[in-house]
Amino acid sequence: IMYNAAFDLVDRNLKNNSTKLAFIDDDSNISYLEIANRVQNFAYSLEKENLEKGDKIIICTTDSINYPIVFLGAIWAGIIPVCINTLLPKKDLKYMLEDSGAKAIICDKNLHRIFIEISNEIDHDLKIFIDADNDDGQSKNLASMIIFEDAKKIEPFKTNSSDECFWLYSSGSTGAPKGTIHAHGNLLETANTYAKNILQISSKDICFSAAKLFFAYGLGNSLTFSMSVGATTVLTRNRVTPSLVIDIIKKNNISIFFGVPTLYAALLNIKLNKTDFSSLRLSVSAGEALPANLYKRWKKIINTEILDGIGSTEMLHIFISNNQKKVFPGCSGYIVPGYEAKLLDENGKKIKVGDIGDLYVKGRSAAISYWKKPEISKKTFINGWVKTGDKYLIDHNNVYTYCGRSDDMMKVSGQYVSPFEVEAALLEHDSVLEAAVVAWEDEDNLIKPKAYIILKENFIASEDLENDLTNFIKKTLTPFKYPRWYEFVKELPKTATGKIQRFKLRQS
Ligand code: 3UK
Repeated sequence: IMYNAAFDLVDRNLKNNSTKLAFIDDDSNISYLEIANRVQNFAYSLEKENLEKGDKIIICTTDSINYPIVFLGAIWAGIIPVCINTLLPKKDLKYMLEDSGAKAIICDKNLHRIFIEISNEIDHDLKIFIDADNDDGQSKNLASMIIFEDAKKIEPFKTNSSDECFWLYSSGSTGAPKGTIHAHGNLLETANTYAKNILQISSKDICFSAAKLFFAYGLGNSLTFSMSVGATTVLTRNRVTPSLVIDIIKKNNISIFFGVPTLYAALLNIKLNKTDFSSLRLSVSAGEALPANLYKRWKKIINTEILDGIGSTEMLHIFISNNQKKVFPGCSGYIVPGYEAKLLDENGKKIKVGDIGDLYVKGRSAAISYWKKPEISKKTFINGWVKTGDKYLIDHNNVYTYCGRSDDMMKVSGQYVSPFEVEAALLEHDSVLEAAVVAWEDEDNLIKPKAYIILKENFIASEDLENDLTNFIKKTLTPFKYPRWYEFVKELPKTATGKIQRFKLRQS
């Protein structure tokens, strides 16, 4: 039977909910009826641009009411949106353009110049649309593609729930980011499992997510979940700081707040007034494990639960989580109804209760595969199971406890960092002869990168040099990947064959 995810999310709100506010952003707000109009207008505009069914369109914009419109409008038209991080360095943006073969891109105003540069460097033609109200030289503006005097009525492209729908990019410890292909049915599956059973979301909820829409976490939090039940979502283009969180919660009576552990730690570092949070019924944490201490301090001051749950780009959203009846501080909780999980040893045998094993999950929101990466796909998507790359243990009550990654990746502020990528970037700096980057716990027990560095002759360790290295990394890589600590050393521990022994540098 035919199933188009964009049509489903739009249409389910037209009967009883059409006048309700769907999204509120920095400048304006929009009803479910107007969403339906603009989604179809944008689908119409894409057809007029001669994009073909199955073509990819990159979305590289910050959160505003335009985001759900272009994401759903593309899907409505049978065009595949590829959602990417707006803070990526140019080389990553270029890689994703070439890897996906995207025919078009929607970007923020401040990224326009960089995408024009890239489009001049790559082989295929690229249409650039800017997320603005006016044209900017050679590129068309989004407003003209979304807002029409007479709304268009467009048939949704006829797809099945297992057909390719949209992509996200996921990064690994080595190699390039992986285009992660999701199907039409996957979106609503995350709402029908996690949002329904764990959040018990309803049309009365007003949601705010610190994670942006281009992350799988943000896409569920700010688009799928609220639209699945006709709730309201608050979006902002701004970087989410503790003070912005408080302003947004107070101003909009947020009922569900979605954060990452680093943000809860930052919030708990300032003086919080319980009354500022009186509209909150639930807080959620994901991206990396939430230390028990942060959970307890938040609960004491704010008096709401933080539900920690583990999700992934490959599974699209959270599949193991604490719930509102029972929270296990410092643990990920139970498997979310609708998912299955198993822990295996390195030989593929089930491990005993209390032993640490590799986590595999199964569920109907799992990605189809990675794009053009058959070898890595084969190691991740195995007979309907997804290998997450995490070490876990369970107790006799089937409560899951996170025990670290099985690869070299770290999660920093909820996002992947490859130590090798940071090392390679440090080596590009004039002063660095050798570098080793390891995971280091800060005062809140959250992981951040630490760099051990051997300087070239004539360079002397100093605070100025550290700042210089930090600024250099922030320019070379996605900014949050910079080392929070530096240690300048004369040598690095190595094996006989010259490989750096990072485990010897890690915190004991
Ligand atoms: C780690 C966690 C312990 C874990 C994500 C919610 O983070 C998300 O997706 P990514 O692809 O990373 C996946 C990896 O991150 N992780 C995430 N949450 C937790 N580890 N406790 C947690 N609560 O290593 C996992 O394999 O960036 C989170 C929803 C959707 C997501 N994509």
